[in-house]
Amino acid sequence: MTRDDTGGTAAVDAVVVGAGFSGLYMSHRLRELGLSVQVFEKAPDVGGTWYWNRYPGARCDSESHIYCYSFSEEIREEWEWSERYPEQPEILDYLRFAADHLDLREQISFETAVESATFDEDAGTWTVETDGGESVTSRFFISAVGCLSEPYTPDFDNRDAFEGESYHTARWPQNGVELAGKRVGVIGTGSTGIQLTPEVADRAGHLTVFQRTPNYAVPARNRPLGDDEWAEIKANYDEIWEDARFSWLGMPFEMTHATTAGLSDEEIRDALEEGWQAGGFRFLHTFEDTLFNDDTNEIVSEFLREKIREQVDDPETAEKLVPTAHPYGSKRPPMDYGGYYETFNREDVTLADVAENPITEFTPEGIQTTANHYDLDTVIFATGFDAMTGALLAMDIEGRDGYTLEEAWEGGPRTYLGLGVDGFPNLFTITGPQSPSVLSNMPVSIEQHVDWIADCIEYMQSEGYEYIEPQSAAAERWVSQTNMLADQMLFSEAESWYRGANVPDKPRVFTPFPGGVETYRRECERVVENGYEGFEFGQSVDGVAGSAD
Ligand code: NA7
Repeated sequence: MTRDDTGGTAAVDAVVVGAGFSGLYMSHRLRELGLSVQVFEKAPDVGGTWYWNRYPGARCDSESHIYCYSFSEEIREEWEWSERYPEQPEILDYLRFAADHLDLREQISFETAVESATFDEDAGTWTVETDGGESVTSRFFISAVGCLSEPYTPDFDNRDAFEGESYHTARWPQNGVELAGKRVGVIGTGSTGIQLTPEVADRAGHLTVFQRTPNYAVPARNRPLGDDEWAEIKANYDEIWEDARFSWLGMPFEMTHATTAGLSDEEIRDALEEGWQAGGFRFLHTFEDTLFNDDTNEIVSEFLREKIREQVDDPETAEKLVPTAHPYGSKRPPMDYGGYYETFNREDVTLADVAENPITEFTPEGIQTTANHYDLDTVIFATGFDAMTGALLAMDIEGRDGYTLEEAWEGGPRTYLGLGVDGFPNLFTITGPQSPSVLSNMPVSIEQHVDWIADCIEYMQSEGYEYIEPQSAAAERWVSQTNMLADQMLFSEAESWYRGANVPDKPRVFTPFPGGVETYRRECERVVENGYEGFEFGQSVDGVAGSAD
């Protein structure tokens, strides 16, 4: 590839940012189309999320046989997952295997972060600059940065005064962290904190969990996958994947019941027990209206509250662990892999309720709350991410007329189908805001987006188009539709990262598309069938300029 910042001719056809699930598959598809591709990846290896999140207990909440690529028969034939839910090291190995199998490494620049991408209207190209001082021009600029890639650490007073060690779970050291005998504090009880807590309790001398909002964790019911089970999965692979593609969450599970209405207490209890035994996201498939109907949701939430009380010996601790302020599912439902609630029965584990007694500051020796000082050797921030938009906005992206993505999204993200942004020609955002993304099993949504983008570029090649851009009216409509659907659901009843509520000053907008994977896929297909309705194509940049419909 020639490095070129002179404008005029693009040095490569496409720059792809990120070498996780989406960046790897995107670069593979583009290369198959005969395009030259440059991938930039911040990490020293492939893996994306699964490169960075290597804290003890890190595991995917989607079942392994659907948390992978479906497009390559060879990859699926050669790879076997060892457990029902894949653990981080195994997923990372899988992505390394896929990158090698598809021979993708050569087009990736590792340890290289994209700092800016600027659209040059005269040349009709993107100029992409990296932290290594490289500058490359490209026709297409494709973000594969993931939805949960920009770690968020709250700005506690005197955070830097702490003299012990501190780590964010999403930047866990390669060689692990020695926790034996240490007094460890974990801040955060989201999916990550819940996976991490039992593991840290097993290793540390003493663990204090700083909980602001209690959560509803459902047992995942992890177990090894046997040969028979694998044979069964492989025999039905195509059908399983087709079901996943046309499902609610990108998972091939049937809803057990439409609603609780009309069922006896015993029937409801049996259904919930069945879901509880099935575990993981299968529990969420017990009643179809759990996220729509207050009555059903309250029944499900109360069932889970009772389950928490049953697992915790001390009634006072149990009540602190019982969520009452938000309905089940209005925040991302976490999974329990190792007796999360029972961890609080241990003598060497303390629950610090920082909703009741907030953290006031860090001190050289630990954490001060309004009630106590906690002496600590190590603090672990399981405090989540600047989700959905953080990693995109961390790059300075400038579209037409010097208009930046930050300006365009001042009031919250605004895309058409989560695939493109008006004012930013030839920019594609894989699993971008207003697509199902985090409300789905990611590989299913990633494959759909990558295929859609690659097919679109192929269409452009065949029609002689150089540029594509969403119409602003189409983006406007799509954002309203996403918001309208979210308003009909129970998501507004929680301060969640789905709505940007975890990061101070972030616009409070519901960001993923909540209408389900099937509905979304059909809409994307409809758009294509109608000649890419809502998009403008052109042979020159001006051909798509001012794309009002
Ligand atoms: P989450 O779900 O954002 O959880 C972050 C946790 O950190 C959550 O319990 C927060 O409490 C807590 N938090 C954040 N800021 C503070 C402050 N200032 N004080 C105390 N506690 C705080 O992130 P995860 O990494 O667990 O999960 C993210 C996704 O990654 C997950 O859903 C999967 O999709 C993969 P809060 O609830 O805001 O009161």
